[in-house]
Amino acid sequence: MKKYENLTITEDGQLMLKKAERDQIETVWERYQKQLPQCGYCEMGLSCRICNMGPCRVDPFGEGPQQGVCGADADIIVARNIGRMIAVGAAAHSDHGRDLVEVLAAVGENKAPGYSIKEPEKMKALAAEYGVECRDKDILQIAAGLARAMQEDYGTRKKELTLTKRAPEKRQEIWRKLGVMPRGIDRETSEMMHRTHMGVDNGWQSLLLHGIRNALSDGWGGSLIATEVSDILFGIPKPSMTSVNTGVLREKEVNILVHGHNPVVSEMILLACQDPDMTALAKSKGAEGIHLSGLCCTGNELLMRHGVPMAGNHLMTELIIATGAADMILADYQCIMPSLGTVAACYHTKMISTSDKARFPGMEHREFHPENAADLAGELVKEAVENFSRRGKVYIPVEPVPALGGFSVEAIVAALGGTPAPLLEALKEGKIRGAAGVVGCNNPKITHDQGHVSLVKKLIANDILVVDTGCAAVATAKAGFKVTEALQYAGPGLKEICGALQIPPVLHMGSCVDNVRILMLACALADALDTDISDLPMAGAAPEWYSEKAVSIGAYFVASGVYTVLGPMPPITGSMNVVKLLTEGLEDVIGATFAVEPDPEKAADLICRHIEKKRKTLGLKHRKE
Ligand code: SF4
Ligand code: MSK
Repeated sequence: MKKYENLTITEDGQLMLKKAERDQIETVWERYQKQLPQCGYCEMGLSCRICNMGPCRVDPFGEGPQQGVCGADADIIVARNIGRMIAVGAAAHSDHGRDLVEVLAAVGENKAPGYSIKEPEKMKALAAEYGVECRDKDILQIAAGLARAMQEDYGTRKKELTLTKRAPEKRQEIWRKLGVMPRGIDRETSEMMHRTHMGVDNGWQSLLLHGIRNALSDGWGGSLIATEVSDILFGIPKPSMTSVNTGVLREKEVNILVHGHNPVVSEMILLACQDPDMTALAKSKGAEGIHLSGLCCTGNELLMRHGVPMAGNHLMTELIIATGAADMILADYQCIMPSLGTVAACYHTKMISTSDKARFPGMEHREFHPENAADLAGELVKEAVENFSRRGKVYIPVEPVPALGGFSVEAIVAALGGTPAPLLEALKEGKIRGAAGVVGCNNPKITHDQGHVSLVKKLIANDILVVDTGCAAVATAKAGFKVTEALQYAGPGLKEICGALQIPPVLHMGSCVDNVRILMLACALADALDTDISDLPMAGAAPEWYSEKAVSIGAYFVASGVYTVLGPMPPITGSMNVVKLLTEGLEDVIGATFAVEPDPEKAADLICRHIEKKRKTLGLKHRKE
């Protein structure tokens, strides 16, 4: 197994890599090796293909050209490139949010059979925030009104997005003073694309400031709407036990997996899997039942709300197919490798794409809309059952690991007894030193899951409560950190507090859009202490990030006042001006910065140091260096 230890720390990953090699399946790690050495100009952000006078590149050693054909220098090119990464990430999250708002609108018009309002009280509270009149209106009318009001946040002439009012007053003032208060969700992304056209914004500082505004339109706009509307439609997550890793697949049952990010399709698939007629059909085909599990963030959405088991995170998706046990995988969008159809062709797995905006080679396209979702889900589950008899030999190499999921802010407050007071008390007493949000992806540049697991292990040992999302949350669940038994790894204070509350030291807060739940938790703490988010003993980390969405998340975390440590270096080292602004200069204007540290142990040290610094400023007991 030595051969695979550098690729992944997970046992199922290593065993499945061996199997994939036997089956002659090419994986993401092999394709990464074939790309090496990757382009140095691109790694530094110094190449530009924005217009057709290019492509251009700037020589980092000062010997070759220092400007593109248009005259753009290293600072401009790097700032434009990172600005466009933020725009893509913000667009992805916000468009996901838009899809949910459209379902909410369809529910309001009674045109979405199978969907309903699961949280009317939360919906009414949101309606009040949006100024939607609820008096004398029924639930469906309120849903339609709220959907319309949220759609306004996307594209109309507003001065400030509605939900930015949830931020501490001091934070809102910083955004206004700096001119980065987001005005419209689509507007900020559109403006970033405009600014980065050749011959528009050539101020690297103003480009980066707009990057902040664009990212805020994601964190306090599109992503926040996505999470809130998902809760309204599918329920506010509550803690429930689940299990994780390849071992969740069942040898004798029909295995259906959902992959991507949006819960709109997967919720309907879950309902169809629970239909007794489907179970009977599966039994008539020789299976013992139907088993649904998740991949990546669509999986996280179902795990959070229903305790649906999680088969794997980003880098595991090809290997899950290689078990030969996946009868059908339904993909919506984001983080779905285009290679999956090719891998599936070597097995019996039926691959289905479901979104009008995401097609993949080797997948059958069956488009979901609110009107047809319930019926189509039934049809597809039936087809998955039919596919069970086509299975060849199955290899499920490990036993699943138990995990507790479902920690929405509401659930955390409930676990604390209905008020954040006990957490604040523990923070003040120093039993819990602070909190860290560990988020983001896997990336073949980093040994799979090692960044997440090593970082989190050190943080909890230092009495730092960890909340996590996305593929990071799956990594730590697989490592066994999401059960109370993991308190053995926690420092004495964290162990005492979490032990009394009967919660693990690492709390699963959801999918990628659910990073906003971490922001909302930060707001609640800041409000309780009557301070700003940037004053809290709190930090963020993305130890294995790969996605443009992670760039937007990182930027809105920092812009919200959360010091954030990245693992892989973003493509900015071609401009020391940009590097300095993001890692130092932002402190003065926004009260937080980025740091980059690929070594997770050292990243943990940076976070501990930051938390102690903030404790000292707040006048709390702090540890010396
Ligand atoms: Fe080259 Fe300027 Fe065009 Fe970029 S925008 S490709 S630097 S000419
Ligand atoms: S799925 S964005 S690889 S966390 Fe959200 Fe995982 Fe990153 Fe995709």
